[in-house]
Amino acid sequence: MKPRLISFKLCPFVQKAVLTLLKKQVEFDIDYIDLDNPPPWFGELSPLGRVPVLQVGDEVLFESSVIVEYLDEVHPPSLHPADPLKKAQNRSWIEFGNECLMNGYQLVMADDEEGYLEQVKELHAKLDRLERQLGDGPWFNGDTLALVDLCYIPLFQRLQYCDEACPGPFDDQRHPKLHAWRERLMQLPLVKDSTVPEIRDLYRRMMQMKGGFLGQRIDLGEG
Ligand SMILES: N[C@@H](CCC(=O)N[C@@H](CS)C(=O)NCC(=O)O)C(=O)O
Repeated sequence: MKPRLISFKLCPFVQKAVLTLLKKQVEFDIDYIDLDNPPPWFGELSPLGRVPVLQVGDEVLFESSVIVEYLDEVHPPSLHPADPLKKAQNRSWIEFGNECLMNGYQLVMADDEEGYLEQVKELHAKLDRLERQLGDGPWFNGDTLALVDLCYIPLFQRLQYCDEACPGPFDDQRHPKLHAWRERLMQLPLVKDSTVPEIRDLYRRMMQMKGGFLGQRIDLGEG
């Protein structure tokens, strides 16, 4: 039986699960819900009221990191390094990526330039640490693409949309390794299929709807 992923089109946490499923070539069903107006069954299904939720037969999994770990375990070969310490470190940096996603969201929510620059500063402090963690590449652990790499794609994609609205989130001089890693990741063919095709449009609309500093810089006619 195919697993069923409950999703929201803009959700970066869902995208982590989709990327894992695609990388492992696992067939799955995906149902999109409107988080502002969720169907009645969703409250019953999702203990925290959040997506992603993965239904496997009659069982339900929630929390994106738990879901990707489960998928990694049941669909070998594993996308984690074999060494337990390295594996645990990779998991730590996946959690770090989740925190960066929250910083990314705060960029969108900042009301004015001052608030926005404050958020960019906080994000950069995190990206400084990530930069220090990266080696010579091409991937996070070196030669082999891992789960931790895939888990950063949703962050970089969303930061790209923010950076297009107002350059700032990406500072390639300050974070050269991160820049090279990001470029490589975003060129992976599976990125395109890991969201709905209209993701950029949807994200820009969402930014505009929030009406913050970034949203005011979006011209939807601009393409
Ligand atoms: N820690 C969670 C975060 C998931 C999350 O925040 N999902 C958002 C959508 S992107 C959500 O469902 N928000 C609805 C809510 O919090 O009520 C995970 O990693 O799965």
